[in-house]
Amino acid sequence: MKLCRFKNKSGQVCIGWVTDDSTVLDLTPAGITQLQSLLESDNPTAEIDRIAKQKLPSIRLSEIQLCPPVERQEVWAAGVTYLRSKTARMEESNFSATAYDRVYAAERPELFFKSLAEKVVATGGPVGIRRDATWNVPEPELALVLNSRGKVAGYTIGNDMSSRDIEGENLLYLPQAKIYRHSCALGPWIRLGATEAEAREWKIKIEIRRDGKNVFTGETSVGQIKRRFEELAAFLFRSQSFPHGAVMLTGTGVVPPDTFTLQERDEIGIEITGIGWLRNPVMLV
Ligand code: DO4
Ligand code: MG
Repeated sequence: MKLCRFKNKSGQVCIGWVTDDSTVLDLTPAGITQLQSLLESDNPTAEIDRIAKQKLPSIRLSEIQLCPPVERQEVWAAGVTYLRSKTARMEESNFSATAYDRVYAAERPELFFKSLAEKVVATGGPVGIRRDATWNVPEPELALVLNSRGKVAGYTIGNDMSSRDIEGENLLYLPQAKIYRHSCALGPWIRLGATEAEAREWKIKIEIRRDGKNVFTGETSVGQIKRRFEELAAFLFRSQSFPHGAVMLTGTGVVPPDTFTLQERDEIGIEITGIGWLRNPVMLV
């Protein structure tokens, strides 16, 4: 089951159930005005099934504007959760290579703040590359949608846009490499009702197009994430509370070759089988 936020014709943000590839059922007339109430429920899919027994407006997906599937949640990210990510960071780093090696093996994961909800870019919106960076990449990641109790309520697709030259120069520059305007995209919607074992079967694919031509394609599998979702969520919630829930990106396992950097107007498409596609053009920020 897939849940989205979208803008209707009068600009009001609504909550929808994406029932198939082309149709959205508007749950707003049934009193569902926020995702949070559903994400906090012990059984959101049963609740939506019950709500959808009412007669509700059905809208064509092609006629709506999707909004980011976050409301008031902070967005956090885990890093170096795939072997591929560890190797790439060690190669790019000037003098902090052992930090990546150590965190990959350590009990405590690398977790960092990524974005406020209001700054998240939806599918279709532009993601940013920094003007003062020379080596910019997308990071296609599975995102866990956690409720206020730290339970995985659903999944979405995340792009943890990153400046590798800034991070590589000095690990202490990580927030500047990772947190800037339009550096976090989430979408297109939230997939509910999948267990971790099911999600671990999903594939993550990325394709980057420039002037209509493919310039990079990569693929990995969610199953290659080293840490369990519960383990990542438990660390995030240690000595911390998230009354509105949180979204956590789970790390990247696809790294373009070192000669590759994004350019303005590139088109990024990220697919996670089991969820859908997140598509964003690139702009300079
Ligand atoms: O340590 C740097 C960030 C790692 C990251 O974002 C990732 O592995 O996805
Ligand atoms: Mg990342």
